[in-house]
Amino acid sequence: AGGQAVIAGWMDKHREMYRRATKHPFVLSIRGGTVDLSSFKRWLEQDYVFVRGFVPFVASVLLKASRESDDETDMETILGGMASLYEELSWFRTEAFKWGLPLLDIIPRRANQDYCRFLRSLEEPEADYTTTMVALWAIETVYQESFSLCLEDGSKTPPELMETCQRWGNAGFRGYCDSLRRIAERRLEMAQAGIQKNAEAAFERVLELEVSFWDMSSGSS
Ligand code: HMH
Repeated sequence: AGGQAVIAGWMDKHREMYRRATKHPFVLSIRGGTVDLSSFKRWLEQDYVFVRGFVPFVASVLLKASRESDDETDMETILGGMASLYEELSWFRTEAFKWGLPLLDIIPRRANQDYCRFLRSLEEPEADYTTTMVALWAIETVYQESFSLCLEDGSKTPPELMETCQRWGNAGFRGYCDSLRRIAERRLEMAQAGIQKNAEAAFERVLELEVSFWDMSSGSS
């Protein structure tokens, strides 16, 4: 116990899918400065809808932490994440205004609907805390890794997209993802094999859904 063995094992086993989720052509086009702005706008609109669906999911993880966690500090970690989401929704509205997007009556596209449906399935009381923590960690980490790529030395991210990349690529968000990983790892190490299997399936599903979400944003679906 105390290691990072379970998640590290998955990262190795699923590294190809992980790479597809975190180094998607859409993200690489931001980093390379060649991003199609209509794709970026589509991503912004769709992600606003996603985040609105993500908030109740995070609330459900908070509820499970308060009832089931063996460590009372989990609650503060998740609550901190929720507080950032409050601010994030208003950031989306400001950012969309800048781009001339009203953010009203946005129709969620297929990949977004699939993702939100998956989140709702994890909100059920039957979904165990460990699996939902793994999903939360994976969801946040894909964005953290993706957008931090766009901030690395040598990246040609357009100045008007820097704020977006910093939102998920900054060190504070990185620290939050690390905290989520520690919670997920601790829970996995005390979990029964069946729960570990469920959690691994949720991890794989998040990676697939993230790839589809980027595909949707860049216009190929
Ligand atoms: C699709 N995945 C998607 N949107 C987000 N905002 C995040 C992850 C992370 O917060």
